[in-house]
Amino acid sequence: MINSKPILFSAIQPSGNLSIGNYIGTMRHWSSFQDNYECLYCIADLHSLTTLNKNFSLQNSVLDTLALYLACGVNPKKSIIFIQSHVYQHSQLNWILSCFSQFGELSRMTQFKNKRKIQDNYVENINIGLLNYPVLMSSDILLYQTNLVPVGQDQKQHLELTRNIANRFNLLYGDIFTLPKPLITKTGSKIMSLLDPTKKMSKSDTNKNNVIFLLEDISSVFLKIKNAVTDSEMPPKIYYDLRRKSGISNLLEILSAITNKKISILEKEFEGIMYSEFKKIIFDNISKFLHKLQKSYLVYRKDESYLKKVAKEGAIRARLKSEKILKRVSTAIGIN
Ligand code: AQP
Repeated sequence: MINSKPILFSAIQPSGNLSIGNYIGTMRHWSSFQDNYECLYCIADLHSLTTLNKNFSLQNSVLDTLALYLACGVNPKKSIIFIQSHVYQHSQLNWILSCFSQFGELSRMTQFKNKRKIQDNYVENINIGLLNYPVLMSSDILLYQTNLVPVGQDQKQHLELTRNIANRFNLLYGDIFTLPKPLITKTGSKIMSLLDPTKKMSKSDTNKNNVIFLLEDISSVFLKIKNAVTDSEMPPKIYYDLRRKSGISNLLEILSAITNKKISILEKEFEGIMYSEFKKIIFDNISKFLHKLQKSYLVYRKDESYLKKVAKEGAIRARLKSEKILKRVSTAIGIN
């Protein structure tokens, strides 16, 4: 029987401990997507080479990430879970699509501009992988004729680029690639740093107090929430206003995502309470959420042979699918 469900692709780079931003922006929806879409969940280890630190064990991080995917409810019987480097087709298409991408458009990507500042603003020292990152991301997506990509606001620009690259290729060689669309949720699509709520929460942030990590010790979260930036409105009021109350709005978004309660309902619940009390409620809910997630994670993480089996089977299924489109691309450009 032909599978007519739309194809959904999502990936996270195992470049460090995953953050609550990664979870809220994408992973929290993954389990329910499995009923409506044909899902591919990828661990983008090749992407994390762009910011690789020699003291960091990528191999461990890949397994941590895989165990977290399973703990979030991704089911290998329903979805394809795989590690990017195990499917060589990604690198092959990456090279081909690099030849259909322009230096100008890549150098204008916001993420590239931000990361080059962190890595080294001196142009000679910036690795080409960082510039090429969105082309590899385009390859990941286009290899599976993906219809939908759940992303946080930060990745929307990369998805637009993917559509542009696919369009450019299709115009020359016919309708080879499906044009993917972003799936962005109304709330939680951009969780901000705790100490600087104008900046995205990122797992690689050098100031760890900005970030809540999914695998961190719950006791350290207490201080992070306690120190999270709020505002000086008098008397203190809890409501959503991104411009004037970015810190409170960010905490409301986090709470809304992990409790599944609408922000408007939370605002009513918190009428008249002090910020300290509000933060205590946030902490109680985050610790409950992390406790449950970490418990499930540990069960999977202890069983490395099961994790490796899931990755191996996922790679076989992903290779079968991606090989088809890579063949069509290769034939179209004459390298087959
Ligand atoms: N703060 C965030 N709010 C909402 N969504 C987020 N995502 C990441 N941070 C937030 C979403 O998570 C998915 C996978 O992200 P990624 O790790 O592959 O790349 P990233 O966007 O660069 O995430 P980080 O945490 O900022 O990683 P580093 O620090 O390694 O660069 C994406 O869908 C993203 O939108």
